[in-house]
Amino acid sequence: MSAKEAKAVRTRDEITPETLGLTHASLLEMYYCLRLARAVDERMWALQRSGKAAFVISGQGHEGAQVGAVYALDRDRDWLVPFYRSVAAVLLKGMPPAELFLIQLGRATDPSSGGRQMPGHYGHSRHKILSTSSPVATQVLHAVGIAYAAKVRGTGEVALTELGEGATSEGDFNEALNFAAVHRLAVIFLVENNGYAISVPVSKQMAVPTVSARAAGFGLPGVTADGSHVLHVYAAAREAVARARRGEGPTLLEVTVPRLTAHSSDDRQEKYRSADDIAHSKEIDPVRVFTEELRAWGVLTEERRREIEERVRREIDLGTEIAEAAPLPDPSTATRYVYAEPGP
Ligand SMILES: Cc1ncc(C[n+]2csc(CCOP(=O)(O)OP(=O)(O)O)c2C)c(N)n1
Ligand SMILES: [Mg+2]
Repeated sequence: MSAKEAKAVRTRDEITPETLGLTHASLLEMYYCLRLARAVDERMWALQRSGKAAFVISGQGHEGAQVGAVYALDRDRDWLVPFYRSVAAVLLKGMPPAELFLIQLGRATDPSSGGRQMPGHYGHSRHKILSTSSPVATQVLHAVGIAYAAKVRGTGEVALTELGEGATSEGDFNEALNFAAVHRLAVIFLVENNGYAISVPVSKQMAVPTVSARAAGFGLPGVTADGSHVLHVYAAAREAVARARRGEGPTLLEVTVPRLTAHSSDDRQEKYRSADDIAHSKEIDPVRVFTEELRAWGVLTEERRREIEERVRREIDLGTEIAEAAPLPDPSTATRYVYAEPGP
């Protein structure tokens, strides 16, 4: 689909499986990934609340943004530079639930860091998922570096990076957008705007109404999509990927999403969010909205829904079992990857 056609689709507000050319199989794959991500996330909370995991930081509410965006990538060829809420994104990029639980439980076989990082720091070399740093927005510059390398090497790879709206206040974000726009790099900045940076509401974070408005100052396109509707995000992300692949440069893709949990297991959102605000988030939950949409389009029968539910349950139970049985890192290796190995 050309950029012109994609724009026409959006302005007519007719984003349907037909206009996007999506088959029932693709829609059900997206749905399965949404459900899997939600179930993995809920299990992470159960592991934390039962004292088995130290910490959880959740992707609940962000699944529509992530599935819509990652679905537009070539998942074998392109890069994902995630953040701590990227549960759905890393699953769709290829990590099985067991690996997310190995990270969550800090096991020796955690593919991201061998149990060194906090939970939520996703990375996987084979799946081209860059290892995550804790300071917010640093990953945005890393993604730009990957896109610059892809340009120099002429590989045609695209880098997608994720961050929150709060992280856009960091200098790193602004430097990254500027450099990427100047060099027309194949990078997509996916800003998942959930309205809060821990307890700081977006109105205290920025004086512009949308994150995407900032793109104009750097000379790249800025788009805002509704993260409650997976296909809205997919349509916008597909256009951004096509643009990047054609060598036309980066896109700032802001996706509005509900935050369905507290910032993390160390936070109580009832202290700073009203009951109405929290209730509204549940109404626009992308998993709920996509389920309703698929039913209305005649894609999701009750029988198929139950099959997917059961498959998801089996996979997360197996993943939890594998992770719980895995060994913890050997304490004598604690400084490995931090300092040079001591000599003989
Ligand atoms: C440079 C830096 N400052 C502060 C923090 C602590 N911190 C972690 S997450 C976060 C909020 C980020 O909010 P946002 O970017 O909106 O992402 P969200 O958590 O809402 O998805 C903060 C302040 C940090 N990790 N790094
Ligand atoms: Mg936020």
